[in-house]
Amino acid sequence: MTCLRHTLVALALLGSLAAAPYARAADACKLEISGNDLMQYDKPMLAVPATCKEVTVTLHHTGKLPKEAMGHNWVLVNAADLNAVATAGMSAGLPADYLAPGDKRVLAYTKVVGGGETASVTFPTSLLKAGGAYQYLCTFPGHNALMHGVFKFG
Ligand SMILES: [Cu+2]
Repeated sequence: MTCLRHTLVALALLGSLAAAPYARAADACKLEISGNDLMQYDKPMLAVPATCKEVTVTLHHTGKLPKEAMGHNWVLVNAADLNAVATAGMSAGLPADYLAPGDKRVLAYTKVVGGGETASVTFPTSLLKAGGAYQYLCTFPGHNALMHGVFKFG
């Protein structure tokens, strides 16, 4: 019995070792970021390798405040468009996720979430250039000054 148990443990270890490189490769295209009640993202930068055909970003709101008071979204833009997208979105309102309708400068975005909520977005990397200058921000009014970061592709 002991022998069999050891064999099973060894097989399980081998299995997880064999699966690990594939799991890592898949995970590189799936990113997680959190926002809190102090108007902060937990990461100043996100990076994905150019080998990703698609990227999924999942935003967790780890706070307790409702989205009307401390809502957060995750919006990807060309770095040069950050302030303009934030300004245009300010008056758009919560139902529009604080994004100006049809704003072509928005490359990808999640909806606005409140405390305890999660949202994600999946987008093709064909809309990005490797080595391009991208940033992400929260467009809830007044948040982008603190809530922004660098998005690296490639
Ligand atoms: Cu926010």
